[in-house]
Amino acid sequence: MKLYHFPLSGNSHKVRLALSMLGLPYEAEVPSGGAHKAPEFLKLNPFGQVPVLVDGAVVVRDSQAILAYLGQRYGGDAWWPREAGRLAQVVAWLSTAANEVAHGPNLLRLHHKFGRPIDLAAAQARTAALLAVLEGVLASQAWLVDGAAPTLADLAVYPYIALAPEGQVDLSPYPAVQAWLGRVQALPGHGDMPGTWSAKRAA
Ligand SMILES: N[C@@H](CCC(=O)N[C@@H](CS)C(=O)NCC(=O)O)C(=O)O
Repeated sequence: MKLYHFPLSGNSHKVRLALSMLGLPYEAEVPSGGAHKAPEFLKLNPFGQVPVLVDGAVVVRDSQAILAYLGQRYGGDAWWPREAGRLAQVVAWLSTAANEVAHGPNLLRLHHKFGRPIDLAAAQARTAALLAVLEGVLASQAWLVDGAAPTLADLAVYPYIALAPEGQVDLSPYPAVQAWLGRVQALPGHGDMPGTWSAKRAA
């Protein structure tokens, strides 16, 4: 398998984590110097964005879609439940990753770390609302989809919550969220990404 990614991309980090935790070897390539907008790359992803996964003849763009592909093809029932009700719960969190997370903490980080102009107040409000929901859910269960083990839902939501301090978001009012970040960071196969809130450093 080949993963096109950027080292500082949280969407890429979801996929790096999933590949690592599922024990799947892969070759990584960083499209540098604007190569992600060049015709060759646009054949893989017409949006000109990473991550993109190539697995033989299968090309998958979008981090949520890649998690779904990996889960269905290589994940066990724990990571990607086959039972319809539980699968729907996982997909609901993938949708949260593409919506509330992408338009909340992800945008705040793009603004504060990379200088992108955004509607700051709107992104801050979305982030506060999202963190309140996560805190409520994680106060009574260890993982986003209730059960004894993590699912790909946790990996979809994790990166931009762990990276939220780079968007000037204080995670200290959210102890259940911090404990969950620590649980994700303690999973076998977890690999660090620069800029993430760290349970070890916080301890
Ligand atoms: N919905 C996509 C968003 C991908 C995305 O925003 N990728 C960013 C890096 S995190 C990118 O490639 N940005 C470069 C660009 O848009 O030119 C996903 O979840 O993979």
